[in-house]
This record gives sequence, C-alpha cells and structure tokens, in this order.
Amino acid sequence: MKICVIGLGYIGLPTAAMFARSGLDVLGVDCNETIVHELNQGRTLIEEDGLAEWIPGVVASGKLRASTTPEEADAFIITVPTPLDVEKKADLSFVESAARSIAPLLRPGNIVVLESTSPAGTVEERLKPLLEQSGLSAGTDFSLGYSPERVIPGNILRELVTNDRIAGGIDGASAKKIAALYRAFVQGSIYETDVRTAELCKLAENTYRDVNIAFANELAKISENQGVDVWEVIRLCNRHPRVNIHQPGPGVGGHCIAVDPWFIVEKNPEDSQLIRLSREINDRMPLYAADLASGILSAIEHPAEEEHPVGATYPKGVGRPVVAVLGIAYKPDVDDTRESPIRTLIEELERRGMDVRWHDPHVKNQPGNAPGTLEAAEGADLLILGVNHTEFRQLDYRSIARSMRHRNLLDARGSVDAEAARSAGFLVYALGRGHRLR
Ligand code: SAJ
Repeated sequence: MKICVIGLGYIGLPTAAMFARSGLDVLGVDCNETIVHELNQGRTLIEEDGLAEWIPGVVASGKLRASTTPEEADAFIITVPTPLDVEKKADLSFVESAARSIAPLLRPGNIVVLESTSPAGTVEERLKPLLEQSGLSAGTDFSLGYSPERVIPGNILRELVTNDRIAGGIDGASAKKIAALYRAFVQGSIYETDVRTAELCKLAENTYRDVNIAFANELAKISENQGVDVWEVIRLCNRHPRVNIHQPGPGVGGHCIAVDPWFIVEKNPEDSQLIRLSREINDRMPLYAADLASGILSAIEHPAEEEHPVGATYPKGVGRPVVAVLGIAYKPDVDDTRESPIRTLIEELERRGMDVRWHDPHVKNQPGNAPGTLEAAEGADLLILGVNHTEFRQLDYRSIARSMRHRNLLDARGSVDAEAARSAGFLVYALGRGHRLR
C-alpha cells in the first residue's frame, strides 16, 4: 500500500514516519524544498523526542521518500497548516491547494483523509467539491473523511500509537476504510463516526482546555485579590474526585489551543460567548504578567545609579529596568515558539521601556538568545521564569543572584523552588500568589 502525506510539519512528518515504520510505502510532500532535501538525506528540522533517531532508518530502508509534488497513491493524508487570518477565521488555502494537487491523481478506490484542524463542515463544503473535479464521486468512487490527531508535542511518537482516535467519514464505508488505514500503527481504540462530528470533536477538545485554563487564570487573579496562593488552591481542589482545574500562567500559546476555539466562534458567533471570553482572558494574560513585572520593579526601594531620561515612563525605583526572561517556547521542553505568550510578554515589557534579555535552551537560531541563564541575568533587576523547561527546575540561584543588580524573581509558572531562591537573597513573587502588585 502506498500513502502520500501532504505537509511535513510537526504532525505530518511523525505520521509519515509512523506509516513507513509500519511497512507502508510513504511519500512525504512539502512545498519547502529544504525540508524535502533534508528528509531525503535522513535528517529532520523538527525537534521532537525520538524523531531524529527514527528518520535515518525509514529513509535508508526506502519506505519514506520526500518530494515537492504528490504522486498517485492508495491513500492521501492532508496535514497542512490551517492558520487564523486577520479576522480570526480559518485560512483554508493550504487545504484547498492540497486538494487541487490530489484531484488529478485520484483513482477509484482511493482514500483521502484530512487531519488539519478545521471548522466543522470543511471536508464536505471545501474539500469534497475540489476532489470531485477529478470526475470521481466521494463515497461512491473514493473514500473521504476526517481523522484528527490528538498528540501532544514532546510526546508525539508515543501518543500517535497509544491514543484513541476518531475516524469520521462522509459515509459509513469511508469511516471504516479510514479506521482500517490508521490501524497500521494505532494501538488505541479507533471510533468511527460521521465527518462533521469528527471535525467538531477536535475543536471541542482543545476548546475545553482553553476554557479550563481561562478559569484557572481568572482564579489566579481572584487568589491575588484574596491573598491566597492559587497553586495551592488548585492542588487541593484537584483532590476532589470530579475536579480537574488546569494551570494558570502567562497565557496560552502554540498553534492549537490558542487558535482552534476561534474556528467554533467563526461558525457560531451568537452561541459561543463563553468560548470567546475564555480566549480573550487567556490572550490578556501576557499583559497581566507585564503588570506584575511593572509592580515588582516599582517596589524597588533603592534606585539604580542611572538617571531617568526626560519623558521616560519607566516604573519608579530603577532607571531603565533590566529584565531577564527564562524561556520563550510556547510550553516546556519544546523548541516551538509559535503563538508564544512569552514573546508577547517580552514585547510588552519593551514597549514599557524595559531592557529585556532572554535565554531559552531549546530555541535554536533565533536572534537575541543569550548563551545561558547567567548571561541573560547579568545586571538585571528582575528575573522572570516564563517557561518551566526541565533545565530551569534547579537553577543556581546563588550565582544568578550575584550577577543581578536587584534580586527579584517573578515565577509565572508556580514552579520555582522559592526557598532556594529566597536563601540566595531573592524576593520571590509568583503569578496567582496574593501579592497585590498591580
Ligand atoms: N497551558 C496552560 N495551562 C495548562 C495547560 C497548558 O497555561 O494547564 C498552556 C501551555 O503553557 C501552552 C498552551 O497552554 O502555552 C498549550 O499547551 P498544551 O500542552 O495544553 O497543548 P498543545 O497546544 O501543545 O497541544 C494541544 C493538545 N490538546 C489537548 O490537550 C486537548 C494536543 O493533544 C492536541 O493534539 C494539540 O493541541 C493539537 O494539535 O490540536
């Protein structure tokens, strides 16, 4: 059996590699020539646990090849981006161009599966008409449907195999064929359903998480007002057998949770008020974290030597405040900075006149990355833990403290060892921990 996977990103490449390892002949297609060239040499540009070890083997065995153009195959899997446009609506142009490239290659008996997260109705309204320009009829001549991935970046290769999966078909026979296709490597259950249900499930799963995180973020602000520690509140609430409150933080990043709820709002503007509000609450969190940072800097009692330039609006207390931020990836232990709330936080601090340095051990080839934590913290008035990467779990607070101008620490993730930091001389603040700094 031959499979053509269109789009070799964070999902497409691991999926292609998984099918190839299961013994199928896979052609990976991407418009980016560098990705195609590198893959054909057995290399990947994506940092994902285990992937770099797998790729050389499947490429050397000839089971996985890459090209910039698709070829005839038994099954086509579309894993291209579906970004938000400026009106917060899904940009389906990549899905549509994938469909246009498949149509001339379609043969009776083929299977076409969309995996890209899309508004409910996309397969029937946007994909099907383009594929049927081949002269073949979906359902009658070829199978068509939607089967969303549910993998978590950082654990993709394991979760592709073990997670349960949904196979949505435009008819029952399509759902069955799609389920059988993924059986090649999925060990979890595969649930067959109709295509629109599958599309909405994907959106609902990520929206559930977004709304829950918005609740946690609201609880963080409430805890600050009430002089309690939100991290303790959530830890204790979650001992209830039916409560699972997510974690607050400086915002929601990545290409899924911060985006997918808008695909529901787009189609249901009147009936998605909680979803829209949650999105707005989470989008505001980087600014909230910036307010906390400004509050801490304003509380510094001994002004630095520098004079305030005329007209500057820095917080009182220091001259031009220097802030060191640890982590800019969108979440722990990944190199991905898409929609990272920490980037927004840094931009906001800079807009407020602060001199911001940052370090992220996972993020490669991005200008501005200080060589290490100590270098980023040199001369800083405030250290912010932005992302709780494993590397930041045990920081050398004594050395960091020695290199800073003022020893302030803002923990935006509730994961700093406050005792260790305090004994090195830090004043430790945390988002959601009753300081009333705003
Ligand atoms: N975050 C919080 N609080 C939390 C959990 C996460 O603030 O309690 C933030 C993270 O810091 C990050 C963002 O949310 O900035 C998203 O991170 P994530 O780990 O929750 O999710 P993603 O975007 O990496 O992956 C999600 C997953 N969906 C769900 O867990 C329902 C994954 O299973 C999906 O496959 C993926 O979206 C996707 O591709 O849609």
